[in-house]
Amino acid sequence: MKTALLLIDLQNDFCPGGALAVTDGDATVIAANQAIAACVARGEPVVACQDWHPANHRSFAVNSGEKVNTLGELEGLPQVWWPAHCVQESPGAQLHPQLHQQAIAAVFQKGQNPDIDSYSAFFDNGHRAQTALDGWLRAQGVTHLAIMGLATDYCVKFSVLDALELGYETIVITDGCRGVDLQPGDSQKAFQTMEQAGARLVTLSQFIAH
Ligand code: VGL
Ligand code: ZN
Repeated sequence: MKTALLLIDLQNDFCPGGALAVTDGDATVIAANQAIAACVARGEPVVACQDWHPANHRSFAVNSGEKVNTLGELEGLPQVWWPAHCVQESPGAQLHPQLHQQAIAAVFQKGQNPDIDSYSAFFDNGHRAQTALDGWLRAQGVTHLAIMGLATDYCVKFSVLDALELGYETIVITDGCRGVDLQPGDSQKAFQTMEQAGARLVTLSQFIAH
């Protein structure tokens, strides 16, 4: 077995002050640095994904003529209309400046196709196209994934579900995640969904001690 740490969307726009700020989102960066240190000590690779949208992305409420944070449909898929966020090359799209990026072996961008959203680090929401992440992990012989980051109820959840479907033994570092919670309880439900799909939920201290 070989474990890798997968960090989800630890970007300025999902942290306080950002365009799609998640409450307490920057707490995940502190947690990520601790998880990274444990992985470096154990010789386990660390990878990250990065939400990376063109300015004309149709998930942005302003581009679809919809109200922010309401629910609609895009390409036949349910779609939350988001504030414009993580626009390619913008400061908001950068990984958080406090994140220990030297230890990250590879960053996989997602969400470049303006016509479909892409929550998972592996596939777009329609499972039509995939990123290079799965190929990279397989080439390294990775069989187990530890996943944490932003946001619990969107990109973390869909990355975990795809990881399980792709056959990775998957744990979620729960206190290394924070959620959008458009509806109260969305993040709690997301953790339940991930667990029911086969993920193991662990705390950061359990991950560090393993
Ligand atoms: C995310 C909404 C839109 C996330 C990305 O990282 O969870 N959420 N784009
Ligand atoms: Zn996005």
